[in-house]
Amino acid sequence: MASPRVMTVDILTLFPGYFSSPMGEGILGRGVEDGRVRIRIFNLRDFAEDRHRTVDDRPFGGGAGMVLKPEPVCRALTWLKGLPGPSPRVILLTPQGAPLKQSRVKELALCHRIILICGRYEGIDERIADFFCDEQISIGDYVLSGGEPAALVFLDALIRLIPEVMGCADSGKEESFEEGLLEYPQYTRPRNFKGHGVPEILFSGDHEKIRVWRRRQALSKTIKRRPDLIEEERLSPENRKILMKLPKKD
Ligand code: 6GU
Repeated sequence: MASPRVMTVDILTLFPGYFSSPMGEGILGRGVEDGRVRIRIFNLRDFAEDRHRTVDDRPFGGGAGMVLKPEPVCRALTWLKGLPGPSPRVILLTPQGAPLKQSRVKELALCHRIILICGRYEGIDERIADFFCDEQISIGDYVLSGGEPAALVFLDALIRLIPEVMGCADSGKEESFEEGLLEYPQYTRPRNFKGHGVPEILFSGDHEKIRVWRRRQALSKTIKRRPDLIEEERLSPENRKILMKLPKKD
């Protein structure tokens, strides 16, 4: 049993209210409630320096939209880093970031403290990204109006990997995504649903046969839908063997 640990996630945002409802529900809510994760929300505007609490400005060189000024972000980071506790990993959420992968989420789940900066789609002064962040993350190839939904997506993926937060101790390991594959199909009652049955093998009681069948399903689904996920050299010997025996087309 891993020793319980608390992860602190500080979120810097212009829309603090965005997080209140999701943080009370599901795995986020549970993680917060049982004290595995501490989430603190900070309003970027509180770190503005003028009496109008200005956080954005027009882009140098012209163009549409506004750009997040560097000073409030930097002030917030300095202040947050000065708080007691482990030193934080600073992550900027931006469509220009590295696409988020389960493998990276796994690594980041080992951090004790993370600061998430929610950017805006018009952009944030590049010097913040260049000199004041440890890394930049994107959650996919589409543009959101702000980093807030991305922060929630990232948090969900992260928190479910802190073992003590999961309902079932090992429910995270079973997933084929852990091995870089899509999940095998799942079925539950009724056995006949509107004329559609369930694969017979699942009633065989032969756990080894079922395990191999699931593996084969996960592999063939991945080949068909997400061949980009399959890195031959990363496949386990068992998966490679199953893969070679799969029919070329089905
Ligand atoms: Cl992290 N932010 C924004 N604004 N758009 C995104 C994104 C992040 N990831 C994908 N699209």
